[in-house]
Amino acid sequence: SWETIKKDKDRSMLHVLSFPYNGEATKDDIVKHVITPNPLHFVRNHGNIPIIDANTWLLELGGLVNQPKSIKFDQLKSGFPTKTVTATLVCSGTRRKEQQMEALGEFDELINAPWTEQALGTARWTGVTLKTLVDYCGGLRDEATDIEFYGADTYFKRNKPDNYIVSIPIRKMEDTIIAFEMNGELLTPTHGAPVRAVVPGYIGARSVKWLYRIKALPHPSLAPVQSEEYLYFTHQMGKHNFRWSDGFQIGGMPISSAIMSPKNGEVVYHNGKVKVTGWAYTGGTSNWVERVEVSPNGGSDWYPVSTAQLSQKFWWAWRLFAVEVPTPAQGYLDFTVRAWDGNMNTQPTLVRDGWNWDTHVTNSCHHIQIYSVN
Ligand code: MTE
Ligand code: MO
Repeated sequence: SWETIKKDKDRSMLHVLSFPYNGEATKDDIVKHVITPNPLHFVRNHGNIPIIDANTWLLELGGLVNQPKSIKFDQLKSGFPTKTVTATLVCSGTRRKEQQMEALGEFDELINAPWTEQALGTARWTGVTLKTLVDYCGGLRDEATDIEFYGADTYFKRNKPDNYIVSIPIRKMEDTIIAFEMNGELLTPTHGAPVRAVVPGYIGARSVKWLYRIKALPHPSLAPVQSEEYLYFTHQMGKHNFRWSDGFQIGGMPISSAIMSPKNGEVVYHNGKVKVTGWAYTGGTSNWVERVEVSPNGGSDWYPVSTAQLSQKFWWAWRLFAVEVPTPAQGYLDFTVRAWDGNMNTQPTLVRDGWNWDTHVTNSCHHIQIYSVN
């Protein structure tokens, strides 16, 4: 409800969809903090925000574990070794607006939340690793390949009410935190209180909020969020000719970056150099950004951002940057950015390179146009 959102979120948050509540911070706020303050952390909801009493909440651990268990909140909080991880959550819809703009004129209707570049945030998440909880259940049975998370919210899929249910492969058990704190405070209802999963490196969709059940399976979840959302389709596939089985399930988030200032359309007065700020993130394969480059002329010249101009490395988190870039004297200029990770992955040049009809993981080089006045 709006009472919960008023309490949990800063008034400056931009509303991407008003119901269910989905919001992103402003560009200025995103680059102010390497650890995003909780009231400014983006929110992605598919349905209502459940208000759950931690005293009656129970976490069920079942499926293909050797000894199914259930755990109370106090036991989760104080019965196991805890771990704190600094991790960036990124919605696979971040920067979707660019794919939507690319599709205008070709498609009759745009689908999914029109996020700009701020559907991400970084927090110190504290909880118990999924591996620890599975060990507490005597480990997995041999057939187990995936672990399913159940969230207590209700949303409608094919006009039927359902819970939010997705899974992750068992190889992510050690990285995954079953979290009850965000930046040293108990989770707020908006971010999944009392307990949520945090799966570092993966798309945000796998980090289930309002978690009440963990279930080991011999295959990925068959729930619609897993099998009919968050799929990546080939360029040739459109919303009129796809089959769900043609898409693959999106796991790790690819390398991406975006310019937060200057802003698109701005007139920028300068003395030969323009200060450019933004974020860079890599999830899936190599877990921090090694280099960022900015171009003031659409990608003809690239200026590296020195290490001193990049924020501290955290294994699962973004790096923010601020750099002064030599800038041509006068006229319309196209600024763009690209990041590199430790496996020498970088970003595709064009939005079209990563085009997929369900408009997930837009990670081509981000562009802004300014009018330069020297
Ligand atoms: N968990 C539940 N139960 N319901 C949801 O709608 N949205 C997912 C994920 N976990 C969601 C959920 C998506 S798509 C994202 S990107 C992240 O939560 C966002 O987490 P945040 O709202 O804490 O930023
Ligand atoms: Mo998401």
